[in-house]
Amino acid sequence: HAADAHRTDLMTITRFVLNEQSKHPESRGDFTILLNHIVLGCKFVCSAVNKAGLAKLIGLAGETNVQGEEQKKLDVLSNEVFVKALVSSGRTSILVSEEDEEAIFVEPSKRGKYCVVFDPLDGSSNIDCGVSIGTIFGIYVVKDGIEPALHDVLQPGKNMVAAGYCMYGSSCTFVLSTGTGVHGFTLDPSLGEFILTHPDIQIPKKGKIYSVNEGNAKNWDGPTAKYVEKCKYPTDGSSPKSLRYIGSMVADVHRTLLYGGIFLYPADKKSPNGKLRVLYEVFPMSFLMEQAGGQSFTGKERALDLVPNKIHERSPIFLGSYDDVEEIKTLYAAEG
Ligand code: AHM
Ligand code: MG
Repeated sequence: HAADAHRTDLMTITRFVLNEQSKHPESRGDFTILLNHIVLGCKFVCSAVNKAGLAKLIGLAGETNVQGEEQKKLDVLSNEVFVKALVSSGRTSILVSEEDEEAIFVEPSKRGKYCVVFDPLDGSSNIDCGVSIGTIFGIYVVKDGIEPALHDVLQPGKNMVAAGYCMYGSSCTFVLSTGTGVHGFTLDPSLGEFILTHPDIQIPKKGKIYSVNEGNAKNWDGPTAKYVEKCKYPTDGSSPKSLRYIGSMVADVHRTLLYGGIFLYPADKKSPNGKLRVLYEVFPMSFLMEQAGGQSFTGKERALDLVPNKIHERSPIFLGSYDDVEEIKTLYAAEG
């Protein structure tokens, strides 16, 4: 019975990745171990996010503990958990976190071949009102036999070996690509395991939704303004698109992956490089979009071709369904 198989043959994320890695004869399980530590971080954050409202109710938040320290903010707490989990995996050399000004170089005795760039808890403006937030990460490999250095993480996004995110929403969803498609897993809280629920996610070729902070419209450049105008007042006889904007990149991108459409955080006069960070926001999401059959564009080039100069660099971003991103590319090309 197929239905029985569903209930008894559980494809956990670990099993899935072990299967994938067994196709590479050189693989020694290092990636699986690394991923397990990322997953552990995500489970911790998921549980902390779910308890956050409750902590307020029972008076934990804002209180000081015995050492007189203030209760740690959720994003700071999440960062600490990820950094410690990643270092203790023994599989990393460099970590770049949105929460830390400087890159973290792992001490030699704990080093491994991977570099992880991540935003431990993205969507900070949504934390206190219970709206979906998420963790975003990308993974590079250090050059063999050479002392790890900053250039190992200042690589174009196309050099990533894996990328993904975890969304803390109505359920906890982990979306991953290791370069062979995009796969989604949902946390079964009773098992504490992520189970494959969305194998081989393909983004629709064209979508009916656009997603942008329109409050910035007065400062947009010509092509962005023209594009959004066309979403609302199409000139080719098609129906106008719907607007959906959560203000959490993970949630906005997750919806875009599943339903299709376009998500944009463009440049504007006040922020000529947009808002989102290249290494741990733009690259991982662009990697996933391309792996799902969509596109990602900076306004100038394919996002994954961009070579970052600084670890916290920003870039404008337009990503989503192939045809929708193609349209914005045409508008920027016409601009010259
Ligand atoms: P954060 O790192 O401070 O949370 O900011 C990143 C978030 C993204 O999740 C989201 O796409 C964007 O900021 C929303 O920005 P805005 O509030 O300007 O629309
Ligand atoms: Mg962020």
